[in-house]
Amino acid sequence: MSLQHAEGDSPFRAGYVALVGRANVGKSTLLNALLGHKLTAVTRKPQTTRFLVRGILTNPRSQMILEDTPGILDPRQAIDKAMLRLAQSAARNADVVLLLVSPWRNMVEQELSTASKIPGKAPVLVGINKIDLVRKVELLPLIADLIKGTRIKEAIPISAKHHDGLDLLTERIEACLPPSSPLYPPDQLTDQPERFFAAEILREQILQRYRQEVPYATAVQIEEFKERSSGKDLIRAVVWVERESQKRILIGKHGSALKRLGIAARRELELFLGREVYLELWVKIRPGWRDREADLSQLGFGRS
Ligand SMILES: Nc1nc2c(ncn2[C@@H]2O[C@H](COP(=O)(O)OP(=O)(O)OP(=O)(O)O)[C@@H](O)[C@H]2O)c(=O)[nH]1
Ligand SMILES: [Mg+2]
Repeated sequence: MSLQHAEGDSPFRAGYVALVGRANVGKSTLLNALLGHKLTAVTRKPQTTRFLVRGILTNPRSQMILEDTPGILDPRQAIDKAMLRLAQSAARNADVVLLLVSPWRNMVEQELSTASKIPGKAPVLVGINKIDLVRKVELLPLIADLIKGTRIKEAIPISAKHHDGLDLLTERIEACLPPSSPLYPPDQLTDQPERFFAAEILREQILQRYRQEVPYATAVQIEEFKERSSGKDLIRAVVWVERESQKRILIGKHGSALKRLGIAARRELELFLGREVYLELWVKIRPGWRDREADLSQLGFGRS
């Protein structure tokens, strides 16, 4: 397989694809589906993604560097502003922006308002996701509404969850990328460190296991990640919360909730890393961290 020249006369293409859209529309599900690998956290809850997650997808015609971003929402606290800045900078630096939207026509005004806030000059493609939840005939008027008088080049119906429409979507994204040799080796899946994914895997488990405000008041920091040639790897993580009451909920009666969290997270970590892991969890309090720039930057917000 030559990566320098694709089949036929068309040149190999490579570039950055920013995946943006409102919270919960399925951006992370789509990244994982395109990669064929579970790289980024998916839950039923909005605001699952807090950082940029980069997945690299190479085929004989192209290399797409897909950037999953936090869902766009009204910024209230410093953390929301930091997440919005991340999504915007990904869009600004991208070769093509893929805006994911929901398939319901009554949401179209909201989706168009999101589209109008996308910064930069890159072409915008729309993926209408979750089409498994609507009737096909409802999509035509929605497509017409979306592409009317906006920056949107094209709207492609897909279901990220059921891997429907992804070939056409990939083809359309590729057509927007510049001719270029690959930017990464073809077998590389991401350029972010295992340490970053370890924190994300732990946070995904917290989102799945705790309710209401608790997961949102939580930040995960990996204090130590030691690969050991003999024995299991050591991962020591601090789970930050904002208040004593949240700490009590995380830990549970006689530590039972934290123990269950640790067991589930270790299992997921081992699947991801392909190695055995010894996981140590500490719950600590950092009052109001979500609204303090200094805490946010210490916890990795603002880096990508
Ligand atoms: N029925 C259906 N559900 C989907 C589809 N794609 C994603 N979902 C579900 O939608 C929910 C949100 O998915 P995510 O991928 O976490 O959404 P997101 O846009 O990354 O959300 P944030 O990170 O919070 O901005 C999950 O429960 C997914 O299983 C789809 O094509 N069909
Ligand atoms: Mg997400």
